[in-house]
Amino acid sequence: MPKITAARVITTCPGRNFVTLKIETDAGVYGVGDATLNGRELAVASYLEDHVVPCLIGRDAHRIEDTWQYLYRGAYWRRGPVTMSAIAAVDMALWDIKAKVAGLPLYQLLGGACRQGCMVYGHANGETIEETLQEAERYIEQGYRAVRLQSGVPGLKSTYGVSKDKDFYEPADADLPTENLWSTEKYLRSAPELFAAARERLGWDVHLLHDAHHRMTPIEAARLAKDLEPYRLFWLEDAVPAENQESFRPIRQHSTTPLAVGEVFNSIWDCKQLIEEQLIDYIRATVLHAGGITQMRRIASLADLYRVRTGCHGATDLSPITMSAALHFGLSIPNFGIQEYMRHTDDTNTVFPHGYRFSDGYLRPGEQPGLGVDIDEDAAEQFPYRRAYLPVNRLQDGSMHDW
Ligand code: GCO
Ligand code: MG
Repeated sequence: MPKITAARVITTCPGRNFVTLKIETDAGVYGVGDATLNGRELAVASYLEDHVVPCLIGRDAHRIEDTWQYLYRGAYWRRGPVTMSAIAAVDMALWDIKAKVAGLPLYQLLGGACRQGCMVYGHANGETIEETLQEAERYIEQGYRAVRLQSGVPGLKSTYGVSKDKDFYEPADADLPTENLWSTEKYLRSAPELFAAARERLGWDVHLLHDAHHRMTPIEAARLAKDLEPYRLFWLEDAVPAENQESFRPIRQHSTTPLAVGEVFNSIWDCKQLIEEQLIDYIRATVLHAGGITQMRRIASLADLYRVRTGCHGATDLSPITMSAALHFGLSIPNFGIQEYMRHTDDTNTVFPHGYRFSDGYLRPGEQPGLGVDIDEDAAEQFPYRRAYLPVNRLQDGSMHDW
């Protein structure tokens, strides 16, 4: 059995910050895991270095479930994004090792492929509806079957999801948080106009998605979901914050627009009521922030009982290691729905060489043994950590709002 001999945390910033855990074994095989928590990266690096790595040395690398339980129950302090991202990094690295030792791509160990590839959605955004639709057309020409549309809100200087760089959207844009202004009233007027124009221009064959980024109250969200109904969205994401899972009830009562939530979830308990009461259609928890492949399999199994499908978070702040893990996972589960795919920069792809490829609207993880992704440590060293924050958001009277 491969014994863990060393584990190291590597922090690098090839355009944005990433934290990676590399676990080495006496079998000459190593594994990699992503531990990136946007804007709070060093907290996870310390959690791993100071509190997790010492417990890993000497353990049997093949005992993945036992190690998961050891780190989850053993810490006494359960859940939370820092803890669960750290556990996820260990979990990904151990699955990588197990699959490399077996000489198989990870999805084979997870039960084999259930589909030919993972359908992904890209991000089309622009200051105006016209600009957003041109971007959407660019995605459709490249073969995308699903596109998320975000557009500037008239009367607001900046809007969530509308980027300066069209190819690489990076919201963590400053060494202290940028301040944005928000008005839900204005947004509720403009969002349906975007989708009306989109259906007229793009037709009905492409899946359209939208992210409301936790900014509405339940009744505002119900209004928007109802207004968007005629445009048959694939999903409306993060309509309300989900600390209070019952908040989704009023939205459900008023509309048939499919709902997605979960990119900030870190445990199966965050999803439980939403899934069991069938308040959502897609669960967006990720391998990285929700405790690794081990816990994501449990979440997906619970969701499958209620015909809820997955739609894992895949923004640029999740490294190519998470994307690889998500693709092996997505390929192997029966209730995969869609995978978010925000492209990484060339520098990021150099630091994290990977085997997954896009074609025809799908991403496929490739056939290399393990996760099929690596970290080039020499390249990583060229890009030292740089503090970067996500923006904050205020209403027009100056009060803090959800970003
Ligand atoms: C998405 C997200 C992201 C997040 C970001 C936070 O749907 O992709 O909402 O853009 O804001 O990942 O770290
Ligand atoms: Mg989102």
